[in-house]
Amino acid sequence: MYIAKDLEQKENMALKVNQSTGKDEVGRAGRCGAAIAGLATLLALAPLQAFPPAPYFTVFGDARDQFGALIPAGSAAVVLYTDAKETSRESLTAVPGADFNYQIRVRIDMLRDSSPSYSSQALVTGKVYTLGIESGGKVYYPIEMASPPSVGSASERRRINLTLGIDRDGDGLPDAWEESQLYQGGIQPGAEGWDLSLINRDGDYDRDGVSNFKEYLAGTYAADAQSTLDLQIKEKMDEAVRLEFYAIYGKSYVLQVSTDLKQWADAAMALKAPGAADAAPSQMSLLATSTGVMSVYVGADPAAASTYYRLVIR
Ligand SMILES: [Ca+2]
Ligand SMILES: [Ca+2]
Repeated sequence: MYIAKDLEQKENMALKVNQSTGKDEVGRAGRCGAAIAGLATLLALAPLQAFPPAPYFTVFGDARDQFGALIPAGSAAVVLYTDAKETSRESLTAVPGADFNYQIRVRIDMLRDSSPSYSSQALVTGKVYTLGIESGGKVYYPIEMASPPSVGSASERRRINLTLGIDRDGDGLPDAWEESQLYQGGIQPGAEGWDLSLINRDGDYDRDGVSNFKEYLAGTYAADAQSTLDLQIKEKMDEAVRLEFYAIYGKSYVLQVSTDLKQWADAAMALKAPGAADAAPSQMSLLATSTGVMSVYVGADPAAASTYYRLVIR
């Protein structure tokens, strides 16, 4: 009687452990039942102890369209597939100050003997997977998935930026963007189509010192040496400085400040002058919703002999 009661309590605990592993376990009575039986046996043999959840393997980065704009939050999801089946998905985000717009956490299978899998969503380190971007009911496979990645180790964070579009010449740049740059530079397609060999990822077609890939990221023209990122100090006030730059739709901007050109810190940006009646809270990053000159105010340190500013673009 006593033993039976003891087991019943352990079974309840096992059920709790199992429910905590993931929502997909709930409702799968057969698998769930087997898992409970397995755990209950283990618990009866060993001191009462639940397995700690393994740290996640996290894959994160920026998902961009074929012209380099960050894909807006809420309009798409990143889906992780293994063996051609969906394992997990997360909607795109736009978290102020974050340097990524998607993040997927993968449970790592602990591979313990005589225990059921931690979760049907858990994967083994080294398992090959594919990321897709689902939008409007269709799944698009980013250029980077031409070489499918594999799952890293628990607690590891790995950045994989995702780029939509076709990449026939295999240089990592979306062909549609390359064609638009050639067209803007006065090049027309020949009988064989566009000569995509003119623009490569690490090349510098307009020789302005900025690589084609960085121009793709910055939203500047890769075939126009006059088209560069331009950050200017426009106005100095007692407690603030006003800076201007040319913002491109879909790009995220972070302003950094330094007094010695060695240590840089992110600066909060305000769109209105300090003390303005309709001033909104300062932001650590700005997502451009249109293309044009953007004016920002940052706090000034009157004690500093010199202050330097730089812009980080995603
Ligand atoms: Ca290409
Ligand atoms: Ca260039």
